Amino acid sequence: MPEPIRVIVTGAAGQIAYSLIYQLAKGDVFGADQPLYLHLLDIPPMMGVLEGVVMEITDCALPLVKGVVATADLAVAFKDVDAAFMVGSMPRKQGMERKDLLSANVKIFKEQGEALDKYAKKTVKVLVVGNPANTNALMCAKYAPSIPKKNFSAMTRLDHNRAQAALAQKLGVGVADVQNVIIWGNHSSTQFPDVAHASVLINGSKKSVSDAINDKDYLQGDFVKMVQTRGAAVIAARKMSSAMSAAKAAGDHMKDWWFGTAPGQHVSMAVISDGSYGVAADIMFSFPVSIKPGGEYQIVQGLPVSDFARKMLDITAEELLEEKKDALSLCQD
Ligand code: NAX
Repeated sequence: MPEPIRVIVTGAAGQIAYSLIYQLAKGDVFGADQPLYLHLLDIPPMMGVLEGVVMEITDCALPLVKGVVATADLAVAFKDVDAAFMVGSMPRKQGMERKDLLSANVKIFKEQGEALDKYAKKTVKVLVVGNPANTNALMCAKYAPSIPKKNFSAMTRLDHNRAQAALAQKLGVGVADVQNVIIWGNHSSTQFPDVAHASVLINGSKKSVSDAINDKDYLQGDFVKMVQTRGAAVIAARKMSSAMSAAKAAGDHMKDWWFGTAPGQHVSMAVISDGSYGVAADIMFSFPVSIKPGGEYQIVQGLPVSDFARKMLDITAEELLEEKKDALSLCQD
């Protein structure tokens, strides 16, 4: 058996964590033979609830779990962690402006970035889920200068999975038969779900999704809108935001980052922009990435960008530049 790894989940008393922790603990993400210590961080008023979560982890009797550290202390929580799921954040409350939400969260992610810098392993892989995820991840990386920026990412995998599943339903095929959809940009309603490079397996032969659906108006119109607003549709139906699917997506993201993607396949991850595809550098932008075994990702290069795609990429990049500007000025306050 390999040496145990240390995995932190922040916001551990919340609803996404409740689904995520079980996946981690039973080996779905880091492997069925990988033992781990679970580090669970939440805020002091949630320690009672967190205690209940720890009781349930114990009662699951999962052999891979070597120990659980439940705490509100950043120094304890981030000590020696190998992987970090940054889920905890301040939810949007009634009457709150976007800037108020950004302000509260920038402070959390600045503080937690500093804690990662001080206490985590330098090889830690950090996945930010808490919103506004891209800009929170950017701030987290900024305040952890001793850890490479490539070790930070934000989650657009839920949007990616939503797009893949919707196309599979439309085409009447299994989800695994649809590959290489792309989410570009921000995890917000400006994201661009793009099928121009996606393929589908129909009766054993591979086709482009665009040819198989053959309806440009739908693929550039209702499909894009549906993926962009899917989170709001789940809230309207469930009266709570996506949790099971968000946790599954977080697991998918980290599993692919840990083990690598299959040859010829790419997935969507918000990572630090290096200027690829004419996107401004130094924002956390969702790109198509392929990942080598062992975890080094590369932004897939050379995909043709249509005029329509160019416009969509520019809109979402613009929003991220605005968020970055606001976040940086809030950090100065
Ligand atoms: P919950 O409100 O159920 O849980 C959040 C938890 O975070 C709470 O237990 C809270 O006490 C804790 N928390 C707050 N401040 C903290 C801090 N400073 N340190 C540690 N913990 C802290 O929310 P949940 O439904 O689990 O969602 C968590 C976050 O994920 C939200 O920001 C949400 O907007 C975001 N999402 C991101 C998605 C993505 O695709 N990137 C999709 C799902 C989700 O909407």
